Order: sequence, then C-alpha cells, then structure tokens
Amino acid sequence: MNQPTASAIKHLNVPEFVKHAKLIEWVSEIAALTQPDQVYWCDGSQEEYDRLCQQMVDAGTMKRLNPAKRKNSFWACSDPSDVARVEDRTFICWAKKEDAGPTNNWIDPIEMRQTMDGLMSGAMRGRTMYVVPYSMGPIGSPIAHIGVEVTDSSFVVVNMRIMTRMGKDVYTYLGQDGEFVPCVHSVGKPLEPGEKDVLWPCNSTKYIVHYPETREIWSFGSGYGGNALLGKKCFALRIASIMGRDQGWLAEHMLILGVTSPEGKKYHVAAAFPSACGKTNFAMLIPPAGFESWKVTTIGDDIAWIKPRIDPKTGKTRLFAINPEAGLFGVAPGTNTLTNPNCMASLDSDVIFTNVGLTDDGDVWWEGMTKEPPAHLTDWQGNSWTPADGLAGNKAAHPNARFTVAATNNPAVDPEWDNPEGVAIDAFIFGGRRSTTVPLVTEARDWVEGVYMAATMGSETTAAATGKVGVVRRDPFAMIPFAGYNMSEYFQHWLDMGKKLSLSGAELPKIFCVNWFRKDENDRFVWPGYGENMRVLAWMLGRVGGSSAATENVFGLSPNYSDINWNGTDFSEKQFDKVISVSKEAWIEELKLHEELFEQLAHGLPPVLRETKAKLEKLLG
Ligand code: SAT
Ligand code: MN
Repeated sequence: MNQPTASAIKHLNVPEFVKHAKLIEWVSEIAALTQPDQVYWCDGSQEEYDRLCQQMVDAGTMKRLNPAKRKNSFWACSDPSDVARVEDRTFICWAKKEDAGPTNNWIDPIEMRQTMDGLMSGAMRGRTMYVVPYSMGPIGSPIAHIGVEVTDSSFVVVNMRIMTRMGKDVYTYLGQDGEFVPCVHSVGKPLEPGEKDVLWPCNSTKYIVHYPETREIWSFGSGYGGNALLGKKCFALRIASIMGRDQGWLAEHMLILGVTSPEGKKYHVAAAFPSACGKTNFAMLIPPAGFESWKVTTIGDDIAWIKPRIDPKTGKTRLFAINPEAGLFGVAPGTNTLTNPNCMASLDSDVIFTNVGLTDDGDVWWEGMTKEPPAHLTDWQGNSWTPADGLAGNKAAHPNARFTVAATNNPAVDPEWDNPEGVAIDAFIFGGRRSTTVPLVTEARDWVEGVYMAATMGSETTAAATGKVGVVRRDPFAMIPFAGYNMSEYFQHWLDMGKKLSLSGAELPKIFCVNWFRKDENDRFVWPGYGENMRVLAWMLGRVGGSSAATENVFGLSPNYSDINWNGTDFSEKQFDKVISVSKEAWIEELKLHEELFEQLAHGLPPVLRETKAKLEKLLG
C-alpha cells in the first residue's frame, strides 16, 4: 500500500462528524494513491444534491427538464462506449480460482492489486474525490450493512443519494469503529492542469473488481449504473452473497412484493427473474378486473437481503427480507402507462434519466413510451432525431437507457418497505422466459425440489440483450452475473439453509416456478401477462394459506383450470391447457440441458441435485 503523503492528509478536510479512525486512514490512503485536487465528505443533504446537480447542469453533463413536465428532473447522456454493465470486465478475485467458480472471471488478487494500483495511481488528478457513506437497508436494521464509496464522479454521488440511504447518519451509526465495505471508484480520466473536462468522462479500459477475502470493491473506467453505483450489484449481490454464506443468510436478485387478500391477510413474496422477463412490471403489478379487492405493493424491485429470525407473532423462525436499496434504477424503453402505470407515475418528478431522448419541450421520450413518437427530438447521443430516423433503425433512447428515482416515488410503495425488521417471506418465485416446455406455474414438493427448479432455470435471449433470439441460457436463481463465489457452493448454501431451518422447526417459504411466456403454434404469447399474473399469484398464495387446490404432476404441483380465479376474464380452459401442459418429449430434451449445466458446474455440485434429476427422469418414464 502507498503511504499517504503529508500533503494528501492535510487536504483530507475530515469533517467533525466523522470519528472513524480506520475510515479516515483508508480515505487518506486512497487519496494518496489517486491524487485528487480535493476531498469532499458527502453529508447526503438535499442542499448538497441540488448543488451537485446544478454544477453538472452548468458543466453541460446534465440538462434540467422542463419543470412543468417533470419537476426537479434531469437528462444525462453517457459516452456511447459506456452504456451498461461490463460483465466481461467484472472480476471476483478470490485467492483461489476454484472459489470463484466456472461462471465468474478470475484473476489472482496479488496480480489484480498491482494492476489496479497502477490504474488508480493519479487517476483522480484534477478532480474532487467524494466520500459517499451509505447504508444498504434502513440504517441500523439487523439485516442492513454499510458501505463507503469514494468516487471522482459527482454523477455517481447524486445517483447514490437516490439509490441508497446516503449521508451523515451513516457516519453517526458507524461511530468510531463500525464495519463498512470499502468501495473505490474512478472514471479513470484524470485532468491535466487547465484541461477542459468532457461531458461524460470514462476510460476505454474498464475493471470492476471484487476482493472477497477483504470484502473490497474497486471499479475503474466506467461511470454507468452497476459499474459505478457500487452499492447495487457489486456490494448488495456479489459481496453480500459471500457475507450471506459466511453468516447464514441470503443476498438475492429478487423483487419483494406485499400482497393483501380481500380478507385483509397480508403475504410477502420474493421473486427472481433474469433480465427481460418483466421483473419491474411484476414488482409494480396492478390487479386486473375481478381482483379489485386485492392489493399489491412494492417493497423492492431488484434485490432482497433475507435473514432468519424468530417471528414474535408465531414464535417460529422465519425468513425476513429487506430491500437493501432506496431507489429504482430501471430500464426506460418499453415502459408506458398501459403496461406499467405505477412505474410511469413514479417518474413524474425528481428523476435522473440517462440515455433517453429529449423532446423539444424539455421532456423525455423512449421507444415504447407512446404509440406515436414525437415529430422531433434530441436522441441519446445528442443528435437531432425524427420518426424517420427511428424507422431507419436509429433509436431515440439507448435500449439500456435508465431512470434513477426514489422508491417512495412509486405510488404502490409498501408501507413496510422501510421497516428495519423486514417482512416475513411466504413464498419464493423463480421465473424465466420460455416459449415452450416450462408450464405457467409449478409448486415444488419440497425445498430441495425448489432449489433444483431455481438452479436449472433458463431464459430465452431477446434481441435487445444479445442480438440472438430464442437461445435458452441457463441463469440459476437469476444470479449468474451476481454470485460472488462458486455457483455450486451457492446451491449448497441454499440447501444448507433449508435443512438447518427445517431442523430448527422453522416455517420455510414455499417455492414456485413460473413462466409467463409460452407461445402457441403461431408464435403468439398465450398468457396475457402483466396484471393477469395476479391470478397465478393468488393461486400461489392460496397454496401458502391452504385454500388453493393443486394436482401433482412429474415436476411438482400445478393448478387445474378450476383452481384459478377467472373472474373478469374469458381466458379459456383450452388456452389454459396450452400454458400449463407438460410435454414428455420436451422434458426429456430439457433434462439433457440440465445435465449440460451440471457438467459445467460439476466442481462442488451438491449430489442431491443430480439425485433430484434422476428422480424426475424416473417419473418421466
Ligand atoms: O447497471 S445495473 O447493474 O445497475 C442494472 C443491470 O444491468 O442489471
Ligand atoms: Mn437486476
């Protein structure tokens, strides 16, 4: 480690509310390495947010939207080379390669530290280094954890203020020696004296690095999303999944919903979907006709931290979940008032939009927002754009254009979303996008079978993500890019949790597998999806509460047509058969693909998963 120089320490500007010697020492080490012009300790106030936003408006990095259209909102555009998470530049640097497993990029941590020290050396020259203290989860919650990110991007600071509980209270909570995950971020574009900054500084070399043994995150070269907002995927999933394994809890890529039945009973479900499976729509579901007396509320839209605890109401151990985030960082394109009115309402004010189109009257637009595009706008790369450009294939918004907005902007936010105790989970739901094979809904007969379903879940690729359509990618637990350790050991951790909890007499959540995307012989979706998914959700909760019937099949338990409430729809039994049916031939092929996955993950694969597969094969006959 570089020794902090006397001048670096002098310029640390430590405010009197920071009392944590180790934190100060770490900040001084990073300052000595990265050599910023100044260090600024964020307090998280509204005044600070407004000031930094105004600075970016003055510099041209952000534009203030028309307040009559979107109050207190901004439009920003990234460099066209810096538009999404860079999975191939993301590394999990365990001392031993096997610990990262076959699905993660690995480089020896000693080598990686040399590389990162080299890249970070002087990386913040000419810039301010911001110290961003944040809590993932309500400050002081027994399920929450603290991080501190130093960054040379004020854009990251304002996004972190929306996405996390950021500010002075975190220093108070940390006190003199509280634990925190240190996160170092630089856009990797130092400025020479007098050099004018670019609008979106970044570097063509990018590294998103995790050191599991020391629980550190180092990120270089990108200012975009999960590459730079290090509390999200880097901490809340990759590092937290490791903490969860070590400490006996779960950090999952799951939304959390509250569902209140007409009788007033409140359930909570956590659901994992790979990208492009309608996760945000499900997180903000509006019950359809016939379900007016049900209420669905959002606790989280992306990540769940789940810890076991005795439920004071029942005296039994249950799994309690919080949303570690405080905001939504959602994909804008495709979002509209028909398919997700709650999401659109969340975007009325106090939003930072990145890489969407800017209309001539100072509002935003993206593909799929309205049927008719505006006659003219400025596209995400700053070019003049007309619908003719759209027809020629030039999009007004980048497909991964995003909005950053506080969770409380969502009109359907759950009253318990901020409860430090979390909510007791009744069911886990795992889903994927499959045009064939996987039925609309199946309940696992037990925890092990549920883990098998989640471990083998797959999703067909969509054009937006890969350019290739319809290839099934396995994405166990929707965690492939986010597990901080060997995926097979992650399966083992889920199995161990189930075993330990059931031995202690805990009430385990039920596990379900869903697929909203079955297609008919004309390549059309059969299931209407969106709000109609409420019917399936109600069936699942009926299973939890003991009121729904089900029939056993090869893979578990599924509803008959008459087991689902069809009030308010004419979805027919024939259509239902198309989405619930199980084809023996298709499943024989499917299980071969499961075997391919198991071969890839052979190192440390829990034997019980292969045994479960053998059981299913036998049932198939
Ligand atoms: O950029 S994020 O990682 O925050 C979102 C995503 O890519 O899933
Ligand atoms: Mn996600």
